[in-house]
Amino acid sequence: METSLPDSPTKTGSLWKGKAKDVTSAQDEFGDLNPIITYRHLLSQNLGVRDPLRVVALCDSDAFYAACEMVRLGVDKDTPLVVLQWDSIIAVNYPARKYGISRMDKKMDALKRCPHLKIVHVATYREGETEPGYWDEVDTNTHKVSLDYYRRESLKIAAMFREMLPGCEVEKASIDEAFIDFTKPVREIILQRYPHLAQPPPDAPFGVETALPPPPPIVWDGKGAVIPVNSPPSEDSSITDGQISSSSDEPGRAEPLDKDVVSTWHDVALSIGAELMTNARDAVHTTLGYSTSAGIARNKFLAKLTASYRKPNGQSILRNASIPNYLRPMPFQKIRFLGGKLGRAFAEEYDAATVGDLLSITLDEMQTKFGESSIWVYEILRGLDRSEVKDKGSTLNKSMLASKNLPKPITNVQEGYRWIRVLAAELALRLNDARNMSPNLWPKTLVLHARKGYESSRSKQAPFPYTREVTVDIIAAAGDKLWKELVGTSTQMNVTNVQLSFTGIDFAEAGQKTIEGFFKPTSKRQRDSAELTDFNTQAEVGQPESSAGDAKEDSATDIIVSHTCTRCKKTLSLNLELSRFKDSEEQKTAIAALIMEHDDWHFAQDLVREEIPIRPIQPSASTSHKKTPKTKKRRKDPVGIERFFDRK
Ligand code: TTP
Ligand code: CA
Ligand code: CA
Repeated sequence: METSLPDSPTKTGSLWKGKAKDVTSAQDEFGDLNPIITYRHLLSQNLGVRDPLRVVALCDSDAFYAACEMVRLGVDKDTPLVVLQWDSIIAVNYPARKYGISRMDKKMDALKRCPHLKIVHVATYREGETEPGYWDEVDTNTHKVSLDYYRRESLKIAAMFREMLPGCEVEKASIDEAFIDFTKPVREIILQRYPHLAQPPPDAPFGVETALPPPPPIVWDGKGAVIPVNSPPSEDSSITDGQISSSSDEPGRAEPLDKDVVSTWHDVALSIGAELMTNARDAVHTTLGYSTSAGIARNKFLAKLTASYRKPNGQSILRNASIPNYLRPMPFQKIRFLGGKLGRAFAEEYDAATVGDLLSITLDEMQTKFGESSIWVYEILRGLDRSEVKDKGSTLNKSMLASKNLPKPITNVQEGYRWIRVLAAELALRLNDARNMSPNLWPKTLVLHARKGYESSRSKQAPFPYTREVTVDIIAAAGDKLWKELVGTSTQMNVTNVQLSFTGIDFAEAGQKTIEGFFKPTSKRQRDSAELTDFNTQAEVGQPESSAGDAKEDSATDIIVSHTCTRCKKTLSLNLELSRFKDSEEQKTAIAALIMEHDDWHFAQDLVREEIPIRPIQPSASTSHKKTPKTKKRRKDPVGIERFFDRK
C-alpha cells in the first residue's frame, strides 16, 4: 500500500532506482540521490521503504558491557574498566582504550598497560545458586556466564527510546543497538513548521504532483557530524567491522559544511530526525547513564555504517549527496555479508578492493556470474536497502535457550545433573523476567540437547506443565528426567555442550494441565513424542531468544536465515546474532550445518525408531553426509551466490 492519493503519473516507482531525469553519474551509480519531492510525497502516510523523506537511525551503546558495569558499580566516568569473560576481555571502556587496551588483549597485558585498570568478570551462575552473581573466583569448569544484567539494561534503553520517540518505529537490533524509523514524526514536524506545505498552492501546475518549493536553509549546528559531500573521509579514518570509524576524538563536532551543495527536503528531514535522536540519546544518558552513538541516513544499511563515524557519544548524519564519496573508498569486504568467500570471489573475479571498484559491474554481469540473488550485492554497493524497521518488541519470544560449552566434558551421569541445574537456574530467571511483563506465559515444552564437539546433538523433549511458579527445582526436575532418558543405560559419555530450552512459549489459558499431572509417569504416547528430536526443534516455534551462554553465544540479531525442508516443509531458521561474533562465512556454515543436521534427522528417523544412545557418537554432520546410503536424496548442487555458503 503506497498511499491513499491517486497514483502519480511521475516516476515514483523509480525513485530509488536511479532513473531520474537529470541524473549525474553519481546518481546513476547510487540511485536517485535527489529525487523530486512533491506535495503528494509529503502528504502521503504510507510510502514505506520507498519514501523519499525516509529517515532511519541506528543507535549503538558505547562500550556496552563495560558501561553496564560502570553503572552497576557507580564508578567514575574516567575510570578505565574492562569486562572479562574467563580470560578474554570482551568490553573495554573508552578511558581504558586511551591506554591502548583492546578487546584482543590478554588480561595481564592490559594490566601492564594500565596498572590501575578495573577488571570486572561478567556475572556467572555458580553451581547450587539460583541467581547469577559476581564471585571472587570464577571457573569455566564450574560456572556459567550470565548476560542477564546486560539484557535487562538493554531492554531499558529500548523502552526509553520507545517512550521518548512516540510515532517512531524502534527495532532492537542486538544487545546494544536499535534501529529507529523517524519518518512519521519527521513528516508531522515538517508540516507543523512549514504549514504552507499542507496543500499545494492554487496555482500549482500539477496539483499534489507539484514539486515542493526549495527548502529553507538548514542549521546543522548541534545536530551531529554531517559527513562531507565533497571530500572523502579523511585518511586517518579506518574501517572496522564494516563501518567507517574516524580517529577524531572530537565526537559530535559538525564537519565544515559543503557550501556549494544545495540542501534538499530530505536534508531537512534528516536534520529533524537528528534533533529527535539527540533528545532521546540525552534522556538515555541522564536517566540510565549510558552514552550512545547514532548514525542517521535514508536506510538501515547506511544508518549502521554512519553510526561509527563519530564514537563515543557521537551522532553522525549521512546526507544523500554524501553517499557516493562515503561509500566509494570503502573496502567492500568489510561490509557485513561481503566478508568471507563471497567477498573474496568478487575481489578475484573483478580484481576489486573497494566499493568504487565494483560500481562499473552491471547488474546483468553480476547476475550472470553470481546468480539472480546477487542483486542485493549490487544494491548494497550503491547504498540501497529496502529493509524495514520493524518493532519486534511486542511479539512474543517463542523460545528461550540456556547453553553451556563444557571445556571439561561431562563424562558421567551425575555431572549432567549438576549442569542441568545451572541451566535450569538461567531458564527460571529468564522466564520469570518475561512473566513480569506477561504473567501467564507458558513454555509448553522443555528440550534438552547434548552434543560432542561439532557433531550433531542428541535431544529429548517433554511437555512442560503450566505452573504459576516456575522455580529452578521444577525445571531441574524436568530436565533431569530428560537427561535420564537421553543417557539411557550408558554409564560413560563425552558431552561438550549441553543446552536446555523452553519452546512453544505462549499465553496460558484456563484449564491447563497442572504440575501434578506432569510428575505422573509419562504415558507411552508422551514417551513417543519425546523421542529423538533434532537440533532444530526451535525452528518450529520461531526465533530462539538466544542463550546468554558463554563462548560468545549471547544476544540478539534479528536477521534470520531460513530454509524450508522439502520433505517435511518445516522451516529451519538460524538466529544470526549468534554469529555477530563470527564472520559471514561462519553464518553460512551454521545454516548449512542446520540443514544438514535436519536432513540427518530425517535419515535417522527413517532408520531408527528407537532412542539413539548417547554413545557411540554419531558421525559428524559432514561425514555422516558422505556415508549416506544411496537411498537418501542427494542435496542439489548449489547455484549462483549459494556456492559461496559453506556446507560443512
Ligand atoms: P559492540 O557494540 O561491538 O562493542 P562495544 O559496545 O563494547 O564498544 P563500541 O563502543 O565500540 O560499540 O558490542 C557490544 C557488546 O557485546 C560489548 O560491550 C561486549 C559484547 N561483545 C562480546 O561479548 N564479544 C565480542 O566479540 C563483541 C564484538 C562484543
Ligand atoms: Ca556498542
Ligand atoms: Ca553493537
